[in-house]
Amino acid sequence: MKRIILSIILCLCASCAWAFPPGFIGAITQSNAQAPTGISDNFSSDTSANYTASYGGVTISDGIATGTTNWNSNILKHNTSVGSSDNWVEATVVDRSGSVSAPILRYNGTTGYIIHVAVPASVILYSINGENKTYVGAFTSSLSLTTEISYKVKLSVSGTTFHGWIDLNSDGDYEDTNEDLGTISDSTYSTGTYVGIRFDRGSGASPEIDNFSGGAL
Ligand SMILES: [Ca+2]
Ligand SMILES: [Ca+2]
Repeated sequence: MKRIILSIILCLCASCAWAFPPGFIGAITQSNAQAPTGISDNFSSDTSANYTASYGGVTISDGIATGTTNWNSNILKHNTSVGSSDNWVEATVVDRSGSVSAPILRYNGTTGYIIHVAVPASVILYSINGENKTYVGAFTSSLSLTTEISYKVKLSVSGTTFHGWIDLNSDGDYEDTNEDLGTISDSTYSTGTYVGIRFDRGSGASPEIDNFSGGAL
């Protein structure tokens, strides 16, 4: 009798498994997955209170962020730590002649790294210390880049390995030719659990940042 009851239970369990299509099981798995941690800002409202200025300031209006101080650096840390010194940052940047707009990662309010779209051909990794930028290396110097065009860029760091991407055709991904920029190694700064934004208004023109996000790796 016990064996019969056990057989019935096993049959019922098997039926249940067959009753749920793979997509349903997948949906359960997805809903149980941990949501990605991190910060995200599309500047659709004035979120400037979420940033602490190391230098200058940020002006948020018309859905974009710009540096406040002319002829100077504007360097801001997002107030929420991403919780790890291995982190990533992404932003849409618009550079103007003589200006720099760039997202910052592995930032601690003083030191960190930026990825800079250097029109007309390069994407460059700089380390920063205070207002100073130090050239670390070029991910590439063979692109065809244009001022006044917005480019989405992404930078990640794990240990001493920095990985860069640029969305050249503005289709939202980094899957197209030359968009994966590869890696650069640097061991200058190893700690910094914040991300941020930097605007250098060297020419008086106003570099822009939009769709800023970052998180832990
Ligand atoms: Ca926006
Ligand atoms: Ca693309």
